[in-house]
Amino acid sequence: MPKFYLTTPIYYVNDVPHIGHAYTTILADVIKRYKQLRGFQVMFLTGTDEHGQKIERSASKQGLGPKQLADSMVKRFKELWQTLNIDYDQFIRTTDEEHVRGVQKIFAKVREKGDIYLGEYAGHYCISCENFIPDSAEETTDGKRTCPDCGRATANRVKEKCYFFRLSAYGGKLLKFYEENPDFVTPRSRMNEVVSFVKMGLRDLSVTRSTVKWGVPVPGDPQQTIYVWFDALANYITAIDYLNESERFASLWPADLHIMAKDILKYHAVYWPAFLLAAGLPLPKKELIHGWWLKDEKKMSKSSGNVLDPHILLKHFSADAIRYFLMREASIGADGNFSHEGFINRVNTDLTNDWANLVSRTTGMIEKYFANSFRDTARYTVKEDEIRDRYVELEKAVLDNFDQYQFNRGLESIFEYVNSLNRYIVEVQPWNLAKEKENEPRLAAVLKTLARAILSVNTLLSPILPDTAAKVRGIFNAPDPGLGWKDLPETSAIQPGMQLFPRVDGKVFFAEGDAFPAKEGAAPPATTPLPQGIGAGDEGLIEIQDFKKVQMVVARVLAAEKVEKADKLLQLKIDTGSDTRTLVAGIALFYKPEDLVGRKIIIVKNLKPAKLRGILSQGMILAASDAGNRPYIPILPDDTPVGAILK
Ligand code: ME8
Repeated sequence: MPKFYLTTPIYYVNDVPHIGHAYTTILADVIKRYKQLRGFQVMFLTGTDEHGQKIERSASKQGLGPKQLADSMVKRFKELWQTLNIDYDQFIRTTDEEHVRGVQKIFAKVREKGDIYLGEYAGHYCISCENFIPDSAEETTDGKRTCPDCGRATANRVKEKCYFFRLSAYGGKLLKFYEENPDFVTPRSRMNEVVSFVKMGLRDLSVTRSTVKWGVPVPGDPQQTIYVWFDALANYITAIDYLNESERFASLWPADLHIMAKDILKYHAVYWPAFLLAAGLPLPKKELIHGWWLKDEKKMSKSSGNVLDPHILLKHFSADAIRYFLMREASIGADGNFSHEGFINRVNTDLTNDWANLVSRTTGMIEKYFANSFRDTARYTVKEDEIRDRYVELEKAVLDNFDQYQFNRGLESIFEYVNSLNRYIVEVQPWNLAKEKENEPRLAAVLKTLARAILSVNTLLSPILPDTAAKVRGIFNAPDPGLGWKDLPETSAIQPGMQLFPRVDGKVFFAEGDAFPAKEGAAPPATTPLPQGIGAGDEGLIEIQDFKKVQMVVARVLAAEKVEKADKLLQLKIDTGSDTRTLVAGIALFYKPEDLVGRKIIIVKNLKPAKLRGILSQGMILAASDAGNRPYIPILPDDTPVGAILK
């Protein structure tokens, strides 16, 4: 089995994890599961970065020792990773003995080679980024310098004896490496940034501190500690036994993929390869650089106080829902703005309405019409062949997207296919087939095809939705988790009745209002709790006058058509008894235009008109809606008078 060694950054322990950390780690987990699906033996490493001034300061502010703070934060990281279903293989801490000795080993090796030498550093230092600020950086009038990484002005000037790494000697070698490996950093735009940075010229880098106590001591000079970035980057090799350069190290190094956001690109794509070249070690194969999650156009970060705690989402949504949203909404190269509305819509629409609904309708019908197990006979038509053929094409395209870590694109195509399956149900109307005994083989073919399509799609979704995928396999009694158009044993017994993604009520979610506790400028919409039914107390009850405010009348559908480029919308022309008007309704996945033309339905006549996809909708069609938001439109008897009032 080919190996795949995959890493996330090791996170600082100055504070609890937020959605940015969760995103990178989920991305790594999705890649691990995907690579396993493709037959790789994966080693997934994550962990924590525990040394340096940033942690020292944070701990002392809280009256703790740095190790004590680190211990409590490690617990928080590990708990969150467990809740989010992160299947890492190893968790490294930079305070681990093995790591400390490994860092000393690589430091000594580079020093022996002559690429680490003693000198003196004088300049500014950004504690937040653990970054030496060059003298060329912008200077403010009060003598501060602006950190090129985070943009904060810092007054922290240091002058100390320290060791330098001869980075200036590696510019040419790095440029040659980038030229020979143009995909070393992906996406390409980030590779270009790295090349320009190196072309501007590299200066030697201070790699020890004499004024920082909380760090790895320099071998042979314990007055000095090793610079936290030299220490942290080495985790990728110390975790796999660089110390003993054992069989394990030989079989795993070089790493196949380092994942991170763009904030730490310079450290990984310039410093790290230079350290490795100096130590005579092979360079990692690839670095995947994603964008930032923003809030109000600003990077979410602990220091900006605009971070989202994943636990707030976990109160209402499953880990799979969070994993799905993050993978569906972020495109690797770009930043993403986090919005609660976007989150709730995406989850309710794709996972509840489209995916869970497809599974529950299909299994519900198999239960109802075939008592949960199929008979042998099935009469297929070209429609079913088409569903299979389109799946085969879909799988190819999705694997291609996933190979390039474009999970958002792959998911988009998967959900187009899921929607086409929902449309197929409406088109073939299994409930009508079920009326005639002679149609039974046709009905069996339809439901079997749906079951096979669901199981096949389920595999493609499994890296992103691992819990749900296991449930779906359980429902269909189909344990095979592999790729391809799935077979369904003739005797396969289905166990329906499981709600995969219960719909989350936006009102309840927003009413909490604590999602961004630091500064949620726009207050969430105020909501009144809905009555919980008879006996719920007086607050929820309404007067007859309130009811009378809503004018409900019988209308006849004169014409109906699909709204262009809106999968879910139908545009209806209706006669209300007093006028003819247009309505737009989100029912197209479940009703075809011809199902409704000539039918008598109920509408709310005095609803404020609203524009949907540029069409003015004057009123609202009444429909019942199930947990998956599937509409059921009450159709009145043909002789009901148009314009009759419901009261
Ligand atoms: O930089 N959007 O640790 P760190 C997307 N210890 N990803 C984000 C994010 C956001 N708003 N905020 C954080 C360090 N991340 C060093 C790393 S590695 C040898 C040492 C993610 O706790 C993203 O992966 O500041 C980013 O690169 C990382 O967390 C920074 O985590």
